[in-house]
Order: sequence, then structure tokens, then C-alpha cells
Amino acid sequence: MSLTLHGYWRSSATYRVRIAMNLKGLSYDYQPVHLVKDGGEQKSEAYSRLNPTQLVPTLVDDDEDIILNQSLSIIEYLDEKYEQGCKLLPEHTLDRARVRSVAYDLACDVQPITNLRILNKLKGDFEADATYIESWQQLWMSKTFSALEKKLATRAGKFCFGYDVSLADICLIPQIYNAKRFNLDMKQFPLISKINENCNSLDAFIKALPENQIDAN
Ligand SMILES: N[C@@H](CCC(=O)N[C@@H](CS)C(=O)NCC(=O)O)C(=O)O
Repeated sequence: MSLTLHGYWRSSATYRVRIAMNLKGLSYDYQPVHLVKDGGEQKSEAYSRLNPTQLVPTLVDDDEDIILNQSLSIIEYLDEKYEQGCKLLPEHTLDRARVRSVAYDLACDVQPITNLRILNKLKGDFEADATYIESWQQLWMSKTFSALEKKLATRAGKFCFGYDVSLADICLIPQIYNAKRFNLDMKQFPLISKINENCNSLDAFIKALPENQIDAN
């Protein structure tokens, strides 16, 4: 097995894939792509050849001669290809749709509008200062988190859905990490805060923490 993950320590999309790979017990080579240094290594010629979207992460599976971007598609690919470790999506159709619905709330609705390139555009074109950026991040993240508190109220156990870790948790924990960076008061969201605590007591999540990566600075 020869898997390489190109990513950045503080990228929430890369963080999702790290958690997933740890939960599945997959070992991989990690290639840092610095999103800020020299205007962003994601825009370099070499990285753009690998991933023309100029976003991280990218997974290279040398055994299959495959290059994949989009964290959710990478995670589902790995989950289907490798039987080992946790199953990241439930067996039952409706359960699977519910898990994906939470994953998409986070990965399709909130992460894209709170991403680095959006923040840079706000700063460059509208002179948004640090206070404005923080309020922007807090606004969109708190809308999603408020909805999740309600959506998960009758579904959560130790994790988003009962007592099995799933793709929903894999997307939630990096988003909470990001929210804390922008000083969002997580006390407003007791249910997801508890899920965050539960996930972060597991080795797979601890090992995936941004500060535990070789490129953390
Ligand atoms: N939907 C993509 C999102 C990828 C993405 O937005 N990555 C961010 C880091 S979390 C990035 O590379 N940002 C660089 C930039 O904005 O220039 C995925 O899930 O993989």
C-alpha cells in the first residue's frame, strides 16, 4: 500500500482525511503544502499539476495510479476500498443519507465560505480587517452549529449519530477546531461540544490534530 496525502496542518479538509485514515488504520506519507508561505504553495506549478483546483488535500494512491481531490470523495474512496478499521458510513441507506447530510452541512455549506481564499478576497477587495474577518467566521459557523444542535438532538449518543464514529464526526471536529481559532464561544453549543470532547479522547483524532503534524508552526 502506497498512499501519499498532500495537505496542510491547519486545513480542515486535510484534517478530515487524516482522521479518516487514522480511524481506518491506514499508514501514509504526508507531504506538506504551505498555504501561506510565498503566496501559497498550493498555487505552485508542481502542485497545480497534481491538483488544478489549487486546494488541499490531494491523495495519491500509487498502487492504483490514482490522484484524487475533495476530502469527502477521498474518504469514501478509502472507506470502500479498505475493509480494515472503522466503517465510516453506516450500512443502512437512510442512516447513510443522514450522516452525509451533516457532513455536507459542514463541508459544502460552511467551510467553502470561511476558506482562506474567501478571507483573502474580503481583505483585498473590501478592506476587511481582523475584527470583520472574525465576525464573518463566527456568523457562518454559528448558523451551522445552531442547526446541528437541533438536527442532532434526537440522534446523538457519544458521537453525532449514536455510538459509532462516522463521516459526520470527521467533518464536525475540524470545523469546531477552526471555530475556536476565530474565538467562537462554543458554550452556546453544548451537544456538539460534548461530541468534540468525546472524539478528541480517541487516538485517531488526537493523532490528526493540527498541532501534532510535522508542518505545524
Ligand atoms: N471541498 C474541498 C475543500 C478544499 C479546501 O477548501 N481546502 C482549503 C484548506 S481547508 C485550501 O486549500 N485553501 C487554500 C486557499 O484558499 O487558497 C475538500 O473538501 O477537499
